Amino acid sequence: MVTRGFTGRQSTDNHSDRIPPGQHPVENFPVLSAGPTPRVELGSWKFTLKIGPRPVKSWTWTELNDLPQTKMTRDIHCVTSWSKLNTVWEGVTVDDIFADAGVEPPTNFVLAHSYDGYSTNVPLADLASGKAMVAVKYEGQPLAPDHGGPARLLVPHLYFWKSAKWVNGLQFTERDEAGFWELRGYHIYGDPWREQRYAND
Ligand SMILES: Nc1nc2c(c(=O)[nH]1)N[C@H]1C(S)=C(S)[C@@H](COP(=O)(O)O)O[C@H]1N2
Ligand SMILES: [Mo]
Repeated sequence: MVTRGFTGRQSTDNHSDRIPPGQHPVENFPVLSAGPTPRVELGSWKFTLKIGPRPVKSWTWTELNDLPQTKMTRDIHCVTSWSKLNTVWEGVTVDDIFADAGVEPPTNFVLAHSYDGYSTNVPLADLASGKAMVAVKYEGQPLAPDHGGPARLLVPHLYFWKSAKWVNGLQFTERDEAGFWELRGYHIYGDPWREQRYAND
C-alpha cells in the first residue's frame, strides 16, 4: 500500500480491529465496583488455592511476590462498553501458582474469590497456558486499591468483570458455578468478541 508508511504509524491508528462489537476505546481507567473498596493490609493478606472445600496451599504477600513475575500488555473490555488498549500488568501467572502448589488441575472449572465477597467463574482453559495472572502491578506501579490492589485476577480476553479485584483465592469446582454477576444475569462465560454480556446472549 502506497499510503501505509504515511498513515500507518501506531500512534495514529485507531486500532478499530481491536475493539469488540458494541465497545468504544477510552484513555482513562474507569473504576467499577459492586461495593466499597475493602482495606487489605499486606501483613495479613493471604491467597488460598482450594480444591472444592479443601485448602491446598496458601501464600502470604511475600510468598506470592517471590514467585516468578510475568509482564503482560493486553487490551481490556468492560461490559459497560469501554475498552482500554495496551494496559500493562505484572504479577504471577495462574500456571505458576498451580505449579508452586504442585497441583495438577483436578477439574475444568474455577471460581475466583475476593476480599469483598465477590466471586466469578472462569473455566480452567481461560486461566491456564499464560492467559491469566494474579496481577500486583499496573503500569509499573503497585496496583491501586480502587483497581483491586493489592492483587487482582486478570483475565483480559474475557469481559472485565471476570478479572476479580482484591482476589484472595481460586477454587476448583466440580461444575461451572456462577459467581456474583453471573448469578445476577451476566453471561456465564463473557467473551467480548461474541458480545456475551447477558445470560442469553
Ligand atoms: N472483587 C471485585 N472484583 C470486581 C468487581 C467487584 O465489584 N468486586 N467488579 C468487576 C467489574 S463489574 C468490573 S467492570 C471490573 C472493574 O475493574 P476496574 O474498577 O479496575 O476498572 O472489576 C470487576 N472485578
Ligand atoms: Mo463491569
